[in-house]
Parts: sequence; C-alpha cells; structure tokens
Amino acid sequence: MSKFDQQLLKALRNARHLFVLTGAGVSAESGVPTFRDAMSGLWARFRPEDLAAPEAFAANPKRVWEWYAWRRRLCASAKPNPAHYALVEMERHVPRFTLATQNVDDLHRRAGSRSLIELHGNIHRTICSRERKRVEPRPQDRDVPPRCPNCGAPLRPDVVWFGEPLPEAAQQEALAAAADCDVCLSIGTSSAVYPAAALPEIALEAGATVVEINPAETPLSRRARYALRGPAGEILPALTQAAWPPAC
Ligand code: BV8
Repeated sequence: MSKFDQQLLKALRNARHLFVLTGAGVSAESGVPTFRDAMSGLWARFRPEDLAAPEAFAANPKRVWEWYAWRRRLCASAKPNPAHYALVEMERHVPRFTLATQNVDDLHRRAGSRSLIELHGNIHRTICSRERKRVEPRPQDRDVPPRCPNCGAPLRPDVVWFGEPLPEAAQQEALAAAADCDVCLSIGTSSAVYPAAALPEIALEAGATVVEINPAETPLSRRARYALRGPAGEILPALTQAAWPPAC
C-alpha cells in the first residue's frame, strides 16, 4: 500500500500536462543554501533584498559581486540530488512536462531536465550591467567586479534582482504552462516572491490539482490540494516510484 493518496497517484498517471515550479528547497540537499539560508556566515548581517537588487549593486558593486562569486563557487561544487533526478524521471512519464525554476544554480540542467524555464536567470552567466548582453570577463581582468570588454561598465550576474522584470519569454511560457496544466507541483519554495509565486495560484484557478512539497508551511499550503510535508530529496523519488512503478 503506497503512503501517497491513490487519487494523487491517479492524477499524476493521467496527467496530460504536468507543470512544476521549484525554489531553493529543491537544492537544499545538494548543499546549496536556500535563498534565506544564503544569508549565513559572513553574509548573515545582510537580507537577500539587501544584495539581490540593482540599488545594492549601484551602491556597492564589489560587495554584491563577491556575494555572487561566493554563491557561484557553492553552486559549481554542488551536485544534483535525488529530487532533481526524480524530476528528470517524471519528465519521461508524462506527455507534456514543464519545469519552471526560481533557482539560479543550474542544477536542474546538470541533472538532465530538458523542458526548463529559468525564471530568475543563471548564476554562471555574466552580463554587462549597461548593455545587458552576455559577456565573459577577460582572464587578465583583476577588477572586482570585472569590466565589460566592449564598454568598460561593471559586469554583473545574469540573474533577476528584486525590482527587475523577469525575462518576458520565460514569464509568458511559465504563465501559459501554469494555466494549461492538469497537475502542478510546487516544490521547495517559500511561495513569497512574485510573480513566480502566482504560478501555482494560476494553476489552481484553472482547475489543476496543486501539490506542495515542502517540510514547512507556506502561504500556498492551505490552498493546495495536497501538502506533502518533508524533504524533496525523499518525497519526489518515492512519489515517482509510487506513480510509475518500475516495470518488474
Ligand atoms: C518584479 C534571483 C516587476 C537572484 C530572486 C507582486 C507582483 C509582482 C512583484 C511583486 C509583487 N509583490 C512584491 C513584488 C516585488 C518582488 C517580490 O516579490 N518581493 C517579495 C519579497 C514580496 N518581486 C520582484 O521584485 C520581481 N520582479 O516583480 O518586477 C517589474 C515589472 C516590470 C518592470 C519592472 C519591474 C523579481 C523577483 C526575483 C528576485 N530574484 N532570485 C538570486 O538568486 O540571487 S528571488 C529568490 O528568492 C528566489 O529566486 C526565489 O524566487 C525567492 C524565494 O526563494 P525560495 O526559492 O522560495 O527560497 P527560500 O529560501 O525563500 O525558501 C526555501 C523553501 O524551501 C522554504 O519554504 C523551505 O521550507 C523549503 N525547503 C528547505 N529545505 C527543503 C525545502 N523544500 C523541500 N525540500 C527540502 N529539503
């Protein structure tokens, strides 16, 4: 007998379109601090909004660049965990699968997820802070932050900061998927930051079965059809195995 509700397993098996939204919690078991935890150690005296914002970069580009360099090294040395791989497995079992992530750590792509929407960018990409085009620092550039080889402006991480719009195409694609899906999984996110946090709400309004996977309560919990309490690295593999048992 599976520990999961039979109606939930049936909804997954019959899903025409499965939409998944992930947040930092899905990478927690890879050792990447969640967005809130990232403010530990030497960064403990800052709030995320203090650093992940254009005003913070304008006021102190060196400090913001160094925070991202620290996080980039953490992400590069991290490995995808069973939660990431379970989502790759799920993608194989449903006719249409859309994964939208708020994470900038690149772990879904490294795990092998194919249909991937990076709502908030990617920490391993760098752009010119003036031209907003992708560019790599020159190896000999010792400035912190390094300078754009084309125009000399400071480089910045290719991520969406507070107060900045999400990439239009990514936002539109995620909105359309949320409105079209039959089942929506909201995994490892505090459901506090918009417009990403609106996606499971849009799925709910459109009649989808919304499932939250998170050890803690969030503003979505009481609206979700199922709230699976626990770490994604344990729940997702078990849920995938229960919904699509390996052929014996
Ligand atoms: C914008 C990238 C408009 C950078 C990030 C209403 C509508 C629209 C906007 C707003 C609105 N109200 C307010 C706003 C403004 C703002 C906002 O939402 N503010 C909040 C604080 C209220 N939104 C914005 O500014 C957005 N932009 O709206 O622009 C616009 C339009 C046109 C023109 C100009 C402007 C941009 C927001 C994006 C900011 N960038 N990240 C970077 O990474 O450095 S946000 C960042 O924090 C994440 O990406 C994520 O989105 C957010 C929250 O992080 P989570 O992923 O949820 O992680 P968190 O740590 O919070 O929680 C972890 C969860 O995991 C917890 O629940 C925990 O229990 C759980 N967990 C822990 N372990 C596990 C686990 N779960 C499972 N398994 C485990 N093992």
